[in-house]
Amino acid sequence: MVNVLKWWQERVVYQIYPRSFQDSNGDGIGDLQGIISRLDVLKDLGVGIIWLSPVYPSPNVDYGYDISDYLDINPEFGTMADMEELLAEAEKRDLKIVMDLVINHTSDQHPWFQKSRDQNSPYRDYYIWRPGKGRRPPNNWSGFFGGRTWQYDEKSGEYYLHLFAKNQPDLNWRNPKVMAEVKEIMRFWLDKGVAGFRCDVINILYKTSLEDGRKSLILTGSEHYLSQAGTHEILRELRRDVLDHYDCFTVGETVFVTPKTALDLMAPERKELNMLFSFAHMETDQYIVKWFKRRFRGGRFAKSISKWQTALPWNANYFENHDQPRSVSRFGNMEYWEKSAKLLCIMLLTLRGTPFIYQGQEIGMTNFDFTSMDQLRDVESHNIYAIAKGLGFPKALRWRMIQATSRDNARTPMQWDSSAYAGFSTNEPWLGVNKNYSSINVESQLDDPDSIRSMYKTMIALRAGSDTLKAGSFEALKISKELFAYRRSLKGEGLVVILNFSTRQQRLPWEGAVLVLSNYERQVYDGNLEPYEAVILKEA
Ligand code: ISL
Ligand code: CA
Repeated sequence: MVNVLKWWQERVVYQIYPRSFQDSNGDGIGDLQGIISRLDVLKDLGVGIIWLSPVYPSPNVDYGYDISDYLDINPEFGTMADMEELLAEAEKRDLKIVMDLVINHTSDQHPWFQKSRDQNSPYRDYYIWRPGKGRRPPNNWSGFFGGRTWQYDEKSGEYYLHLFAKNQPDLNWRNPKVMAEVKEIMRFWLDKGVAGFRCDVINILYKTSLEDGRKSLILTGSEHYLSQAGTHEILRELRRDVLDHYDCFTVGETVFVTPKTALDLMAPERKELNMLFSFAHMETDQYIVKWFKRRFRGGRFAKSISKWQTALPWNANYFENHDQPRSVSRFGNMEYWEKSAKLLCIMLLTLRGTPFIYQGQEIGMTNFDFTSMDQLRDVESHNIYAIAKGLGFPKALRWRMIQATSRDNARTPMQWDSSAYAGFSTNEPWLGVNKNYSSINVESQLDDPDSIRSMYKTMIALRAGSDTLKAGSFEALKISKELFAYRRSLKGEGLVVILNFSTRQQRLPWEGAVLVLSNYERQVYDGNLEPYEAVILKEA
């Protein structure tokens, strides 16, 4: 069993959002040389794979998720030589690099799209162009960032489809030339030594029809493009013709998947994705859409996690990324900042699957402390704020919605030390540094054995040395409003994890088990849990 694990199941992934990780030349923007300068710190943490959010040239409407050239490096981040240096330096340290692959859409500045605006261009069919219905757009679909999905282009006399921002036109995956281009792009990076891809919104590539969608509160039209047969075929073809020829893996970002549709995308025998990010657990603290917050409950969270742990043979486990608020602010408790961040760490590293840590999570970075909309950069936040304003939502409510949910919560610069701009840059960064950087930073936690970062280090090492944690089965033992207990087992060894998601003491005795680790100082486990305490027990 143990030997059947692949390296991408053994290793822990660390996600870098390059723009906010480390600036090396004082322009306030993170870059590749900055990443190179921090590889030793990542190695020290114990991670084995680095996922880079997009580093390709981009007009930055969606900060890299709108790509204008798939075969080059964003000059703000460096050059191709810097990328090659990063790959070589990573390899020296036995760190693998995974890139973001954004192939549902390009930037509207991509040469393909610019050429496709001409009705007679061979590139016309790279995108989805349609005439309007009278003065109305071709269909009634609504988009991921709120609002319309069709943009009229004067030059063309037609509309193009964009499921995200209007500067992110969707590619036409019915066109075999698009497939051929993407295969070339993937080979280009794999040949350079990249170890795989995180595949952006990968289950919406194929649009089965462009008919009107059923009216829905969110994503009207999605029944025509979510996890369609055409997408499964595309994934199998990319796997067969490209990915299977390299020692690499894919993790799909798959939106609105159920355990069943997820299995169809990642079950090993289907030869599509190796694993995927599902969203269900991230939606347990919201009503319908993320802008309407619902009180977080450990129990609801646990229920969702358990369901997915049991439904899929392998999970991509994450509590944070560049689209989500900070987990300690959201699933933890700021009064128990350190304890709750450590609890989340213990949980993440003891679930079955590949753990993904987002930059700053390992030091308990928190949601932003902005005071007004003009300090935010995210296109989504500005769109939603404007829509809420149009709907007559009071200003205070609009602001609260943005505060709790904005993607900029996770995008503030990495907090390295207590010097100016948190050691991220020598100049004013592109997005404000959280003022708590003087107390929450890497430097202050590096040599402190009781820090959150040290807990991550300990847990990564514990997982690395435990076949049970890596390969063992998962079984939920208890889920109540605020308690979550589960067992990982392999070959007669059982490890029990008990998590107290509350500010109260709780009791859950576990006979005949010895304490392996707690986020409190204790020698034995007597069945009592302190607020936000997490324990790992070994059964006799
Ligand atoms: O961010 C979201 C919810 O807040 C999602 O709806 C998100 O848009 C969706 O998960 C897709 O995300 C990915 O593709 C987007 C990009 O903006 C995100 O950063 C990326 O992770 C478009 O490329
Ligand atoms: Ca820079």
